[in-house]
Amino acid sequence: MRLPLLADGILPLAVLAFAHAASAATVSGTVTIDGRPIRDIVVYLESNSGATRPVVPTSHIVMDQRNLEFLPAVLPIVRGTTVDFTNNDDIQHNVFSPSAIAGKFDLGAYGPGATRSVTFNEPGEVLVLCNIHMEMEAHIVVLRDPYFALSTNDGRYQISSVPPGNYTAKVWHGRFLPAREVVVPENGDLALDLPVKK
Ligand SMILES: [Cu+2]
Repeated sequence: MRLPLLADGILPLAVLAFAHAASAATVSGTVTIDGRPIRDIVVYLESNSGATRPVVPTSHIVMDQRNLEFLPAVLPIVRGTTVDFTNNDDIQHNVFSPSAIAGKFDLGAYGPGATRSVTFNEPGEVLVLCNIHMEMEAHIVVLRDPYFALSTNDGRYQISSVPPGNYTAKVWHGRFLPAREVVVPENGDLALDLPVKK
């Protein structure tokens, strides 16, 4: 996970908490859907301890609009994150979402060089569309806990700085898919391959 910096260069509280943790593991492996490794699968861990981290609305992450596409097309974030929808085309876009649970919004039409932002506080899937260009589509996956990664072309993923404990490992690929329980050890890292059937 990239470390988000505040405007003044101060690390947000969540990141400082990682740094002070007695130990933290890297969870990594290969995720496959029906036997095939695929990129842009969201792999994430939800803590089973019940003590969920409070929402710390600090970091901004960009979903660009460039060449009539949203970039990235799949964006996992932790709840409380603000997404900046920047228009880097030379025409107008009108970003909106019909996703009622995690983030229904309509940013209206705005032109080249402009940015409009949305903060997502509720976990769930956000379908992102453009009212002007029907072919534009992206997905924001809002997660409860800050332990997640996107798979690469060969299905590899890596989640860093995970405190020891019991978690449920889950994936999102177009929709949320079945999970399994995992234990992140006190010492050492965790190798976790996730063969998922769709
Ligand atoms: Cu558009």
